[in-house]
Amino acid sequence: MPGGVNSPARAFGGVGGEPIVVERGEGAYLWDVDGNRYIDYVGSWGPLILGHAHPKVVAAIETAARRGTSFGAPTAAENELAQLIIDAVPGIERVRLVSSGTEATMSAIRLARGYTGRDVIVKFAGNYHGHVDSLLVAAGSSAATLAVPNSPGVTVGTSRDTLMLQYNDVIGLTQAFADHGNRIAGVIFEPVVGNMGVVVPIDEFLKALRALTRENGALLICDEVMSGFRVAYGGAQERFNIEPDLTTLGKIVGGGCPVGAYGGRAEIMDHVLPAGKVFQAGTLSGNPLATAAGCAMLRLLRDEPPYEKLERLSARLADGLHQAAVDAGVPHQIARAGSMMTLFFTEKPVTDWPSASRSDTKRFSRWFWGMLDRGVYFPCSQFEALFVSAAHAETDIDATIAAAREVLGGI
Ligand code: KE4
Repeated sequence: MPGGVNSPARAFGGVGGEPIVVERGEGAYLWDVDGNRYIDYVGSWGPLILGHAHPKVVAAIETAARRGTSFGAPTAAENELAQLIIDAVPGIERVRLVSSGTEATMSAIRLARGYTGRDVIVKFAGNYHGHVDSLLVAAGSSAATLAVPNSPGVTVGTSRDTLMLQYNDVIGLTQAFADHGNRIAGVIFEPVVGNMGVVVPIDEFLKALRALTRENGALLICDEVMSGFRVAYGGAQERFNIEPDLTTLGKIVGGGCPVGAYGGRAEIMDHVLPAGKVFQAGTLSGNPLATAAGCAMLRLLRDEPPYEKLERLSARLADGLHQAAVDAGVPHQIARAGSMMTLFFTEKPVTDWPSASRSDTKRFSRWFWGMLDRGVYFPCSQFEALFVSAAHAETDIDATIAAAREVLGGI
């Protein structure tokens, strides 16, 4: 496999060295093939809000598997998952299930373009929406110009309809709509950023996103692949009272199995084939195993909400890491939204990609390896979020803080 992995994020490129190879997970813990146990704060990059191998999720998958693993035909389970999503997410009246977050965002962008008849999509530096060609872009020569490819294989033609701006930059967003307003099909953003490390939106930015898209007939696309069911059962849009036109989901919604979803107002979603003309399809969309896992996960989150426990544990961890860094005299910022957070090694607050990218990634690497050597598995990049699960206990948090005090004292 290229680089020995099936996704670059897990190759330890940001910290050097070889990745661990996982044998199994259970609750808050991972074991590698050498028998080392780790307290896991990656949680498969977000899906495992209830920890690894939750008995009810495993049982649901086992039961479904015995009835067949895929039909390529409508099933009750996919309708149940769709209903759970519609009932949970304020901005979703209709939803289409797919098999990854990338498929969800790619489809939402196509739908925004098909619905508006416009070409330009706006995204923000430091926001990641999966490996969609038109979103694998870097800012053009100036913020007001259209983007350029940032991966071989992405064509200039693909990237010329993407405009990349800075997150939390109200002036830049306003100028972009002044320059391109009638060409913008949609704006896609992470309502809580996880992909430059955690960055929380400022209120004026959220207000400007909604006002400017509405005034200019563009769709507001909330990419909640990471924040959905994470920062609240209704996602960041419930927590921050955002009214998106479309929402994308992934990770938690599949309970650790491959599920993505995109949804929104019925009058928009009814443009999707076969109700409408915007094409999107998938052999394993709504797959019985994945929808069984997703239904089990969402029922658990709905009926036994873990969010108070997650808030308590996450605040304990954030406070402990902060105090440890202060006592060690290490310049840092802690950014947190619910049970997703990032410890940035930088002096100044992180509000966008330019400020995030000033972090000391060499110090982060020493931090990562110091913690791994002490049995704590953090995300292997300064520009990722760590996740607390409901399977973590206060003893795990306190052990993590104790390890952090040792490591921060020496990096
Ligand atoms: P997937 O195609 O990886 O399921 O989802 C893409 C995606 C879309 N939107 C947001 C906000 C996301 O965070 C992601 C994927 N997140 C990364 C972690 N930063 C997945 C890890 C990986 O790429 O291996």
